[in-house]
Amino acid sequence: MAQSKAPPFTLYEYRPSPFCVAVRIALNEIGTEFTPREVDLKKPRTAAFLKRSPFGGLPALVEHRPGGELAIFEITAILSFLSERFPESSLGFPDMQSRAEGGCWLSFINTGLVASVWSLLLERCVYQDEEKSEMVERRAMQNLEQQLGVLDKHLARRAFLSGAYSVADTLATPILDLFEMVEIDMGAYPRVRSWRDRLRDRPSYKGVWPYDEDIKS
Ligand SMILES: N[C@@H](CCC(=O)N[C@@H](CS)C(=O)NCC(=O)O)C(=O)O
Repeated sequence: MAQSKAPPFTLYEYRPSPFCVAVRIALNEIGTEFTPREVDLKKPRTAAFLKRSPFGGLPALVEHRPGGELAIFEITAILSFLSERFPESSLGFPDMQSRAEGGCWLSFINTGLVASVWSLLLERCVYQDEEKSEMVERRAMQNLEQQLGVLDKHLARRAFLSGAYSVADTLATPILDLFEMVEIDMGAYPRVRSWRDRLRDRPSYKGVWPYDEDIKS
């Protein structure tokens, strides 16, 4: 009888996290199987998990190799690893120039765009009245508008951030989804909106958010 082979990856995740969603999209782009392991954020992390993700953060990706396992934490490290590990996939960069360009955009999405959206999300959706700061919200909105303006111009000549689809777009996909929660009007940024729609049309996006499964059931 043929033995079923264990998937080559285990993804430690918290399903509603946009960073974990980004890894699911990346693994779907590659077309590889993985074992999902939900981590309860309210419980203390186990020693075994902390060996894989020393600060206890999610996502963490483990590749099972013949000689042992390779554990990777931090979203940009995970996505960069996958793009190098699977050079023939849609995540692979064809040359050094495109890798450098993709790296710039990946870094911007993870620091610049995430910082503004996250700050807005906290002010508008998470904090209670006494924790809110109008000044922080205004600054986050100003940053976001400036970033969206630059992105809109940049995307006038490209379908994706660095030309061809890359891991920068992978990370941007669930971050753009957060825009709906913070009620950003995308009407002023038509190219960003079309880019978001192109990202959502990719088969790798299907079923990545836990609420997609709720809708199906
Ligand atoms: N710097 C981390 C950010 C990821 C992150 O913020 N993960 C959150 C879930 S959305 C998390 O793990 N929070 C729990 C914790 O840090 O203990 C990365 O790049 O992967």
